[in-house]
Amino acid sequence: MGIWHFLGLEHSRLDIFQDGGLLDMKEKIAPIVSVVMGSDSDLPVMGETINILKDFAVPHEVFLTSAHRSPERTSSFAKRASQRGIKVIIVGAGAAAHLAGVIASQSRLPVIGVPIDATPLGGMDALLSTAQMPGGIPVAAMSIGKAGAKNAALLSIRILALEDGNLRKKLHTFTERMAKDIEKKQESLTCEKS
Ligand code: RP5
Repeated sequence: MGIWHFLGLEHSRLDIFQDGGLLDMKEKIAPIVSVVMGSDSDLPVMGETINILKDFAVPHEVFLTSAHRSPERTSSFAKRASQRGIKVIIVGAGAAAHLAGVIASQSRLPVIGVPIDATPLGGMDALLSTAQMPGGIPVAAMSIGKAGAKNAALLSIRILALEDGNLRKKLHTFTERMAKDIEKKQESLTCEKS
């Protein structure tokens, strides 16, 4: 039983790059969002991204590469992503998190960065590395950790929804459900008091 199963991702449509090639895990659906991670240790956080993409039925892939440990693999991925049909790249990385910026520098696709809490600095290192890009190469920096991972997926879906009415409807339903949940929680608070 691998980490994918542990995370409840075994039914995800995941294309995982291995040795530079795509390994098709389930039925072949061309991915349009790429979820990139600097290490497999980022998966418990980036699982939040993957779960949201699954919920919205957005075809996606998961790709492991490191700006520092595998710079050529990173470069090759970034340069080929657009021609493979990827529309948005989400990047989770911790520590001196250069991965999102390096990918953004070699691709014209929108890049969303998720800072991971991976060091004694609690993710502040990754947050600043992700957010403080020099002018000219944008990375959309999310908040540190699981909330950022979730929002990265939702931001990618908002981008895709600009040209996808079905995704717009799903976003609307998702947002309405959150509002209703707050009302339900209010009701249960009121019931508990009386
Ligand atoms: C970063 O270094 C990764 O994104 C990860 O968050 C962090 C630690 O990586 P491991 O040492 O756990 O592989 O590049």
